[in-house]
Amino acid sequence: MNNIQKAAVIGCGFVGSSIAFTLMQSGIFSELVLIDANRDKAEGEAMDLSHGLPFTHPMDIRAGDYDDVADCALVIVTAGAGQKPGETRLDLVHKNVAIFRSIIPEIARRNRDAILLIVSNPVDVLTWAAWKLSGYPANRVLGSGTVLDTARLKYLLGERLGVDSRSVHAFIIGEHGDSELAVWSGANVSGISLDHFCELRGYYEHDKADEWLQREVRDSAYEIIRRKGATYYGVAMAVERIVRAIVRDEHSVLPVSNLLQGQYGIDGLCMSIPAVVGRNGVEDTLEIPLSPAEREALRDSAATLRGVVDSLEL
Ligand code: 6V0
Repeated sequence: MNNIQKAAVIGCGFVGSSIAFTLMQSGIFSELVLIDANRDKAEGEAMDLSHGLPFTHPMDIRAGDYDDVADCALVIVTAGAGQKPGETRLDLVHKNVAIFRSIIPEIARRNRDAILLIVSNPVDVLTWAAWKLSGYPANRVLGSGTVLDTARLKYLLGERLGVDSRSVHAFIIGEHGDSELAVWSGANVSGISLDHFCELRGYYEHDKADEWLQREVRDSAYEIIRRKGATYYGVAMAVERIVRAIVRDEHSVLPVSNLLQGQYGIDGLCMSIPAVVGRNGVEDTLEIPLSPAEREALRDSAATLRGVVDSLEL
């Protein structure tokens, strides 16, 4: 029987430790196990985080091994190499698939009922690999997908329009990577269509602005990596949001990466479209209306991923 208050984070580098820090402050779990190929790193992070416990909620944060995963409701995987300056997410595929071949069977052998939340890049390919390697049902294997990219879009739109980014409703879908796309056709600010809202705020050049925003979102990670070597705070907040939706059974609509089974004519690939996320992981995926150009861009994004997935022997 899994313990809904217990989770494991596998990979305790920049991303894993930032996720642990975020989860510790959210008070969602009473037990968090940190696992890393470098045991000292996991122990050091657990010690450092634990020293903050008197300022937050009581819980147990400790370094562990795969036996500790046996009763975890949620296993978050961030292990693997990150992008170096100039590298794309897809450049990481072979290194990180090899790492997943060693990690995922260790989890699946000990726990058949957990939810796997994949964060390592290329996240769509690795979510697919985790689904294959685990033998879990697809609804319980999801990736952070374009939740972060969507947050970047909301942030940029909020800044530009001078409104709370939480009032912006828009999605980035497709690959978490260079072929991702914004769904402009349904974007709105508190129910007012985006174009109309922009005009209310004095902006009229919609096509130019859309192109600029999409480029800014797509290139954000490259820009951050060029300046500080890695990205981790934004993704940690995105992961906390997904985790909260799962553990509290919120049925939140989030663009997580999940196996598509015919939606938009795409089959057998993991990528992001809006999904209802709750206690069972992905409860439903939503085939939201897309313009013809958006449909085509989504199919192109799928074709990019298809090429990579087909080259893997899993
Ligand atoms: P990092 O700081 O190098 O940490 C990686 C950690 O994984 C290290 O501590 C390693 O020791 C550990 N590790 C490696 N192999 C294993 C293994 N077999 N078992 C257990 N642990 C292992 O990298 P960082 O934390 O910056 O990035 C981790 C991954 O997250 C990378 O693939 C990034 O590309 C990816 N990101 C994903 C994002 C997303 O939106 N999905 C965002 C940012 C980064």
